[in-house]
Amino acid sequence: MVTTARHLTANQRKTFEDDGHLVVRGLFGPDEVRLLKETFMQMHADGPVPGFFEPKSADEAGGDPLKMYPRIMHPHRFNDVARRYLLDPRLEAILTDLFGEEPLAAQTMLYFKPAGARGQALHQDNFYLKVEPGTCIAAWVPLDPTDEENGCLNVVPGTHKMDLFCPEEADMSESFTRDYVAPPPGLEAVPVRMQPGDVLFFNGTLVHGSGPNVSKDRFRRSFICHYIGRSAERMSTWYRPILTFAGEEVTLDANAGGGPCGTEATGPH
Ligand SMILES: O=C(O)CCC(=O)C(=O)O
Repeated sequence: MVTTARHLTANQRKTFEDDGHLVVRGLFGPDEVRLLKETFMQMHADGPVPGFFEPKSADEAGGDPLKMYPRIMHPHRFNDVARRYLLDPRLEAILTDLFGEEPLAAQTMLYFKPAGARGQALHQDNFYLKVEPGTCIAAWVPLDPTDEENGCLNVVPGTHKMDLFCPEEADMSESFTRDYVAPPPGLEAVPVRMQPGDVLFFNGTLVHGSGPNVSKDRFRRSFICHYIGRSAERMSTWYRPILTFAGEEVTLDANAGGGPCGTEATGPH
């Protein structure tokens, strides 16, 4: 297994600056992807972790696949594999290049996104993390091949150089979260098709989201990590504690508001 940390080339850094996102192909190997998949499927089989993961039975779910397979919040807080991958030295090297300083780890999530699941409407991560000064960066790791059919991530290049937008109401038949940021005039969402083990890095101001999984039987699992730069002074308290890559806890001043990335709607839809 290759675990050597590599820094980005000048071209890769320029792509991230110009487009607000960068795909690094094959950063994680097949055995590592398998371990992540097995870890999260076992977590699902083991059942609820109160406050972090509360799946419903088929009867209780009322036909909503996302109630049976909700996203897992902060799995690194109670699972060693998730924590190890959040703090992987290969991610650290790349994030150091992208931030231009020491990165700190703020969050993990696991999306199962089974067949029939709604997607997540276009939004900006820093609307929720509220990192200041600066912004956050996501490392989005697909555990299955992703494309338009199973709801790959879509990004709106150009928005990473803009401010945070005030969200509108999302179409809840397509999205499990209720905020929606329309692409500004002249810009459009483009799909990012990926293979398991690729990593998509994207800027916290970049508008992004995903469509529903309209496949018959394909999962679209993704392990998602969020990071901030060491010079950040304030952020939403929902992400405490922040970690250095050596695993030490760091506490930043609180920024009012914020919360889980993408506000989930309650009630039937
Ligand atoms: O994986 C998805 O479908 C959406 C994830 C996302 O938008 C996020 O992590 O902010």
